[in-house]
Amino acid sequence: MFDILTDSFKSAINKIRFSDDEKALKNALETLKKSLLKADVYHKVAKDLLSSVEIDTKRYGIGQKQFLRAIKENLTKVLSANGNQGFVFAAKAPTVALMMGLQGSGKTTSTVKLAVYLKLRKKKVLIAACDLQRLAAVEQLRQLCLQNEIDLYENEHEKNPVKIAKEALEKAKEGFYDVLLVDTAGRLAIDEELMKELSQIKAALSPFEQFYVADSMSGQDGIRSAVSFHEKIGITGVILSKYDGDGKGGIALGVASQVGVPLRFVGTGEKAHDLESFIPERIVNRLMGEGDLATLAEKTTTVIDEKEAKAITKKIQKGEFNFNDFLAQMESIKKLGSMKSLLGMIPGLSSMSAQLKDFDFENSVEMKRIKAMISSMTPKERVTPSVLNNARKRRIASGAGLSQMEVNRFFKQFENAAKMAKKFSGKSGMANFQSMMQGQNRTFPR
Ligand SMILES: Nc1nc2c(ncn2[C@@H]2O[C@H](COP(=O)(O)OP(=O)(O)O)[C@@H](O)[C@H]2O)c(=O)[nH]1
Ligand SMILES: [Mg+2]
Repeated sequence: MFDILTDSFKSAINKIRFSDDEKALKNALETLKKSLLKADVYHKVAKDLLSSVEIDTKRYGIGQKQFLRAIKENLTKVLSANGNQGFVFAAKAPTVALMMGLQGSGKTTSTVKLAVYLKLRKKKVLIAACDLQRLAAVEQLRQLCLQNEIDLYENEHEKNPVKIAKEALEKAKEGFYDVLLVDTAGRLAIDEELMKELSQIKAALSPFEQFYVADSMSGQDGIRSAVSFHEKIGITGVILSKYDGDGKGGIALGVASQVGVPLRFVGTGEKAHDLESFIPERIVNRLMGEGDLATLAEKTTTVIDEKEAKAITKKIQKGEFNFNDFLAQMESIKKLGSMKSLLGMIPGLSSMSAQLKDFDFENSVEMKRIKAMISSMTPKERVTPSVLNNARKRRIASGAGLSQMEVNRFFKQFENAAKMAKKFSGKSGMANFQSMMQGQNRTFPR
């Protein structure tokens, strides 16, 4: 759900891959800025985040690891606000949560989702039907509660939502419920009457939580109305609904700093189970990619010599990648440890690591054959693969004790790998690295 943001961070981090000067940092920050704005992060939030990241990276000493650390720490800060995280229970049951928001924002759906979320955690939950504005509102809630086996308090004969709220609280106490969720009416825009009704319900129940449900698709408008609900009634947390929609995800980054209360839950679909708690530390780890980019950066920068990596990138770009480079790359990869653990750390490539589960790169027959073939080549052949004609290939085959078909296949694969590498080398270091991996994987299918 955070794909776009995750990609932004990755591309920014790549900018600083093999450099440690201010120019590389400026570059990385510029990339980060562009991608944050593209992901719809509020401009002021992006600006503040970038300046803290810059200050901290400089303080830590410019480098990829330091940059990553600065992003992680400052993102966590941006996502955190004073207040609860996840669902928090009052000291004395029932924990009463008021659900507020504009019409169509997803209040009713989110109420049921929260109930399901809590029920899965073995809590006894009651929902109060206090939206009497729309004719079908109670019926919608009735259906949803029925489908998900959630207890509902409603009163068809009562026209006053404040009274229903009070009755529901009584029932929740008598029935020893852990949580009472109060679904309320919304309007198309904030109005006096709506605010008055909510204030009265609030006064009657003294809710422990006041959740504001904002539609992600409404973007900054949604945030603005959250701010005004916070000013007029007070909210303790935001639930962002429809996060699975067209939005680019950036809106989640601004909630805490713009509204001043934590983002607590994110709705990710129409179904009752599509709700995720939003815990800043956990989200930051996900934003930085499912795989562990930090660990990967550590491994690659320590093992692949930076100068060597730069030289190889240049060669690949010029189409001069030869068998000596190929051998050197294989040695580097060997030093990196098992291929599969490495692939598992690259987001997007982790599925490949499963395929390679039983593949022992270093001791593979394929690897041994390739080494035998390369050692049967003359120095000139290694540096200039283009001189390899059929006669030479035949000589190499017999030198390596392989059939000519096997040798031909290897050369084809080498050519493809070099082509692939060239194709991707225009992009950043990480892309080079990934394409190199893909090339390797193609070269040694098993
Ligand atoms: N895709 C998607 N649809 C949602 C989500 N939350 C709510 N909806 C849909 O948005 C519409 C309005 O939701 P509803 O809960 O009735 O809004 P309310 O007027 O605030 O109570 C319904 O069609 C819901 O199915 C969500 O997280 N993802
Ligand atoms: Mg509703």
